[in-house]
Amino acid sequence: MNIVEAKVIVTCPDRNFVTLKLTTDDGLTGVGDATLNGRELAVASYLKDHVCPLLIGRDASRIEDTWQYLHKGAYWRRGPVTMTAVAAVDTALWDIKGKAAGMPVYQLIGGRSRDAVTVYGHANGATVPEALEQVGSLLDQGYRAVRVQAGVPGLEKVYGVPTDRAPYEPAVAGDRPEEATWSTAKYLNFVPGLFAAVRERFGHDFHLLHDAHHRLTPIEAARLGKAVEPYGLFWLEDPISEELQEGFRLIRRHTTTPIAVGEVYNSIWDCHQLITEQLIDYIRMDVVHGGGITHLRRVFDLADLYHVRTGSHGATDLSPVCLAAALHVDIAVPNFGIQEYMPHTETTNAVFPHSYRFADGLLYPSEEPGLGVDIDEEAAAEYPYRQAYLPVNRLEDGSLHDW
Ligand code: KDG
Ligand code: MG
Repeated sequence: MNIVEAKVIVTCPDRNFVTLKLTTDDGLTGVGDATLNGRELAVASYLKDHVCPLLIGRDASRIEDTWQYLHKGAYWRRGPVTMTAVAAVDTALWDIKGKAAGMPVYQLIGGRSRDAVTVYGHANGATVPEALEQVGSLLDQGYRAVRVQAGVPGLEKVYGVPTDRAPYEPAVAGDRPEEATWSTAKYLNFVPGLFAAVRERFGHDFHLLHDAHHRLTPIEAARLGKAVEPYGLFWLEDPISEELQEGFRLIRRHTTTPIAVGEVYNSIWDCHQLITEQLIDYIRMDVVHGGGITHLRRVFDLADLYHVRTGSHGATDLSPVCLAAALHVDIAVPNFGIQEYMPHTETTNAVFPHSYRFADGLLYPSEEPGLGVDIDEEAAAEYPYRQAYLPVNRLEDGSLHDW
């Protein structure tokens, strides 16, 4: 079962995606997501110029050895570009192994630990009434968990809030990133009232989540965590920038609001201290940016030892290939917490035919051999790459701030 072809496909069906497709000499194919939002072509080049040539002739069944070969063998390890490329290879190899075994991938990594995957949906309102309307609509659709974001009075553009009621997509097409203005004071004065309004209207019988998107200092995050304790958040996500792991100690000293972190992490070495010191409650690493199924399971196993549960990132910039793979991991690991779910557009779904399905607040992984997702190359070719960037954030005095 040797690899005979490794193809990198870049397409933009409403947003950019990079996909690796491997083919073996016995005609099996496997796909892996390689999308890094706003830096897509760097991963495409890393794969095309440096990884694909090494894959030709390799035994596709040697998943662990290939992971180690691309990790240790590169000398330059880790980082988002490298780990996303390695993830794509790893995911495609698991897809092939599942097809060779005639089993869905989750069966190869321990089988089901649960019947279905609980997901959280997104309520993003420009105003509090608009956010409340969206919470109501998600609860009506059967969601058991809802992340709530809303526009902050006095700030024009805020993370998670679309300007036109369309589904939120932060990457904006163009040759420069959009700029937004941020005020932590305005946000901190506003956001506890948002959760109060949600709980007052809809009660406590569903999980309420929120993403602070890396913008606070540890003491500001501690203040927020403490202030929102009465609203029983399932988690407060990314309260501070993620580089300084010991920064989370200060938050922990002050609040029992659960903390979720990790969507920008790429390896176990980015989060081992957060896990072993029990500074977080949910680890949000995902298949595509976390080194693939092989490495993500290693992270999740470490987390399990320390009572940290999983909560994988699942925004629309993670392609249906990544979501399909995530669901196999989610259904199998013992310490699953929740999965983020932001449905892709119809155009995206048409390019990535898949058989996972949503019902009543839950996602069900595919029962087909492999991952149960593919890329329609002809359809993909109709949507050429468009340059797009994630926004840049500045404080009101013009200083650059975390976005
Ligand atoms: O590409 C960046 C997005 O994936 C990120 O901003 C989304 O924070 C995010 C989330 O929690 O989904
Ligand atoms: Mg986030």
